[in-house]
Amino acid sequence: ASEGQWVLMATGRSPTNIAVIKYWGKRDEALILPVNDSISVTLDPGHLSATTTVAVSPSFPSDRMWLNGKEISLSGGRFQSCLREIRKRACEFEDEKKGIKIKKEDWEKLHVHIASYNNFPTAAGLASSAAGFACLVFTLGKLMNVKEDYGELSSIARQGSGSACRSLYGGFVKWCMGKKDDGSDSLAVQLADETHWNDLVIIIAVVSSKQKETSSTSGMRDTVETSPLLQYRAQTVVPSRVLKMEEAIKNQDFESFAKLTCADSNQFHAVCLDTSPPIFYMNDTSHRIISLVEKWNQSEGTPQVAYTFDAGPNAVLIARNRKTAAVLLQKLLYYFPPQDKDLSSYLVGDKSIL
Ligand code: 2P0
Repeated sequence: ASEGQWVLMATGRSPTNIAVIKYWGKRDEALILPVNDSISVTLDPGHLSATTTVAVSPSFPSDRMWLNGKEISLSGGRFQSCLREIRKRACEFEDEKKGIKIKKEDWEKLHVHIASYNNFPTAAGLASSAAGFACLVFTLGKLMNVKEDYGELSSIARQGSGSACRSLYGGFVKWCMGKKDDGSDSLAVQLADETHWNDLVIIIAVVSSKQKETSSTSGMRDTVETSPLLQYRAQTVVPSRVLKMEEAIKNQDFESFAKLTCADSNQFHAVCLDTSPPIFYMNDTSHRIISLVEKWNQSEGTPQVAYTFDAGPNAVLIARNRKTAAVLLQKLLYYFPPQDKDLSSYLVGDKSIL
């Protein structure tokens, strides 16, 4: 800023979330309204998170944004929706000591600078957009003195990226698809906070950190247009699965939780395969990890580990406790010894301390 002019800043951090009942398919592309409810676990912000600093100053001539140090365009409709919705709700701000007073109507005229960093591979199926947009909306809201609750903020973050709405809360979160055409009831609710079910340990096996070939946005558009299985999934399977998953989470019933999580991941990938042309997010290594877990679970008589895969080949493995997680890690390192750049890192942790 030039001399005599002020800069007001806010910094926030948001973790990513992992869906155990998947979001795949929109009924409204512009507002990002899904065809079914989804449920996720928010990770601890330690590892897979976005950190965003937003600043306003009368000396900024335009809105600008940098992602991982590189300037990116803010012209996309999704950024513009989030900025517009937050600006609309901005409230008066005053810091008498520093002599700053921003009236409600002033926020419309002030431009923002945004700098965001991800501490994990962008667009490798590790839900970078979820953490990114959740963090952007939350931090802009703080900067602009927005008074709305997290539910309302989640419906703004949803307009940046669907899965982002679930990262506004910690713990276990449900994105309610909503019924209204304007999207005002399509928002996240917390099912249980981050202290609930602390035995669980999440291990992410990074099979590949390459950028995925089919983006989630275009992949789910193709699925909606071409997959007959999607309608069955959204209307018949997911509604009852969501109820069962809520029960499993409430009761810390790992057997149900694991069965539902694995089944839902597999059905999401089946729906991808049912798309024309088919979408393949998992690779041979992903399939081998599924076999390992399935055989292990079968031999124990009750599930020890749940697996779930998003729009990429990386495995998210949820172990019932720390002891099981240690055995899982041993098995992974034995069967998949890190050899090259693509198969070199395992991120270890649990849902509260990743
Ligand atoms: C999920 N995924 O529920 C599902 C499972 C990937 C597989 O949400 O178009 O990046 O920005 O709303 O949120 C990825 O989709 O897509 C996603 P947009 P998003 O986590």
